Amino acid sequence: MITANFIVPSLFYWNQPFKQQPLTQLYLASIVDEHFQGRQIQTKVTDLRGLNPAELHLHIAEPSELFLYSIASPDFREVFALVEILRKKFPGAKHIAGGAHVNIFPEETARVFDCVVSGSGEKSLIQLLEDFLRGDLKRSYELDPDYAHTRYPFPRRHYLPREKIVRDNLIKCAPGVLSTSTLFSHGCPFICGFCANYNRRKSVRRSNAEMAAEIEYLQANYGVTGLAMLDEICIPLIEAESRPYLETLKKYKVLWRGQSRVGIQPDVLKLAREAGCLELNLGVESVSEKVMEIVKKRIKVEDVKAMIKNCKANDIKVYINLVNGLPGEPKNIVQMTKDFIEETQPDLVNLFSLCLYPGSPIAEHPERYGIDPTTVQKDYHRMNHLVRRFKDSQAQDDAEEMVLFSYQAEGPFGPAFSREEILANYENLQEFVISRGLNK
Ligand code: B12
Ligand code: SF4
Repeated sequence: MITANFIVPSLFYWNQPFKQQPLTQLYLASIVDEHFQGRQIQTKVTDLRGLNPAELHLHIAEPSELFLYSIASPDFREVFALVEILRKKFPGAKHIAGGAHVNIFPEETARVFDCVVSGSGEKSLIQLLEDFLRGDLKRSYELDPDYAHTRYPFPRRHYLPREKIVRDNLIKCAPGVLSTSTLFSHGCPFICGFCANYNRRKSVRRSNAEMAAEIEYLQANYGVTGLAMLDEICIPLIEAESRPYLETLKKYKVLWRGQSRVGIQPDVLKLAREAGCLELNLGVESVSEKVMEIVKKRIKVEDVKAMIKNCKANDIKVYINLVNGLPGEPKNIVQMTKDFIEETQPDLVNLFSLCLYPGSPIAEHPERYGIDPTTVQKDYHRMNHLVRRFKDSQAQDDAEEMVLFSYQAEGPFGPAFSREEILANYENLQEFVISRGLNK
C-alpha cells in the first residue's frame, strides 16, 4: 500500500487561513479513493494552513511515497522550498503538482517536480497513479482537454478534522450559522483583463441532483446549515438554469452566500433570497465606465447600481469588490468611488489592490494596459490582491506589498497615476471605507 499525501499550503498571505476549506485537495483525494477503493493506494490530506512557512516540513513527520500539491502562484516559492527539504527527508518520494501556476508555467514547474499535470486533472491523476504503481511515472500529463468534474465525486470532507470543515463565521451577516465551503460549478466565460481566468472555460455546473446529494451529505455528517459558495458565478446567468438550481437549494433550507455577476434579474434575486441567499459579492472592480471598458468587465455602472438596489430590495446583503489601481483610472477616481458608495450604500466594500497574477491578460501584456514592463516585479509570493493580510483590518496596510508595477506617465489611456499616487488613493479610500464601517 502506498500513500498519496495531498498537501495544503500555509496560505501565509491570508490573515484568516482557515476561512475557506481546501476543496481542491479534498476533491482530488476523493477521486483517488473512489477509483482505487482503498486498494494499493491510501490517501491523506495534510493541512499546513496557518503554520510558519519556514517550518512546514516539521509537520510532515511520516514518509509518503507521493506528495501532491495544487499551486496558485503565491504558493510557488513556499512549495518549492518544502519540496527541497522533503527530498532530503524522504529520499525516493515523488513530488507531483497541478493547479493554476502549473498550467500557466508548465516548463518552469516541471523543473521542480517529478511530475506535473496540466489542464483538468481528474483523468491524469488516475493515470499517473496507475503509471506509478507500474513503475512508469511520466514527467507530465495532460489528458483531459475538457473540464470534467461533473463525472467525478464531490469532495468528501472526512480527510480533515471536523473543526477544519465546519465554521460558524463564513456568512458575515449570520454569525453562528454552521457553514462550509462548496463549489458546485467551475469556470467563467468572461475575460476580464486583470483576472487569471487562464483557461477561459465556460461555466460547467454539477447537476442539481449532484448538488442535492452533496448538501444532504453535509447536513447528515456535519449538521451544516450554511454554505459559503466559492464558485466564480454562484447564480447561473441563464434563467432556464438558475430557476431549477435555486428551487433545489430552496428545498434544503440552507442559508448561503456567494459571488455573483452583476445583471441578475430582480425576480431571480427574489427567488435566490427565498432559496436562502443572504449575501452576494459583486465583482464591480471600478466605478469608472472607462476603466470597466478597458478591463473588459462587460457591465455598466448603471447595471451595478440597479443590482445593488435589487439585492437590497430583496433583503440580500450586497458586498462590492473594488480594485484600486486599474488602468485608465481618471484623476478623480477616489471622489467618484466615494460618491458611488454614498449613493448606492452597499453593505460592505472589499477594496483590493491590482495584482498582476500570472495568467491574466494584464500580466501577459502589461504594455497594452499602459504598464511599464520593466517595472513589473515577478515575485509571485508577494502577489496578493487582498492587501490586509499581515495585520488586522483596522491597521495600516503594508504598502511595500502593494502595487508591484508602475504605469507609464502617459499611457494609451492618457495620463496615469504614479505608484505613490495609487498607494495614496488606496489609503484614502480605505480610510473612507473604514470610517463608514464598511470593511467588516
Ligand atoms: C475556488 C477558488 C479558490 C478557493 C479555494 C481554493 C482551493 N484550494 O480549494 C479559495 C477562495 C480558498 C481560493 C484562494 C486563492 N485563490 Co483561488 N480560485 C478559486 C477558483 C474560483 C476555482 C478553483 C478550484 O477550486 N477549482 C476546483 C479544482 C478542482 O479545479 P482546478 O483548480 O481547475 O484544478 C484542476 C486542475 O488544475 C488539476 N489540478 C489542480 N491541482 C492539482 C494537483 C494535482 C496533484 C493534480 C494531479 C491535479 C491538479 O485538477 C483539477 C481538476 O481538474 C479559481 C478560478 C479558476 N479559474 O480556476 C481561482 C484561482 C485558482 N485562484 C486564484 C488565486 C490568485 C487565489 C489566491 C492566491 C488568492 C489570494 N491571493 O488569496 C488564493 C490561493 C489559495 C490556494 N493556495 O488555494 C487564481 C490563480 C491565479 C494564479 N496565477 O495563481 C484563480 C485562477 C482565480 C483567477 N481567475 O484569478 N481560490
Ligand atoms: S473577474 Fe470574475 S467575471 Fe471576470 S473573468 Fe474573472 S471570474 Fe470571470
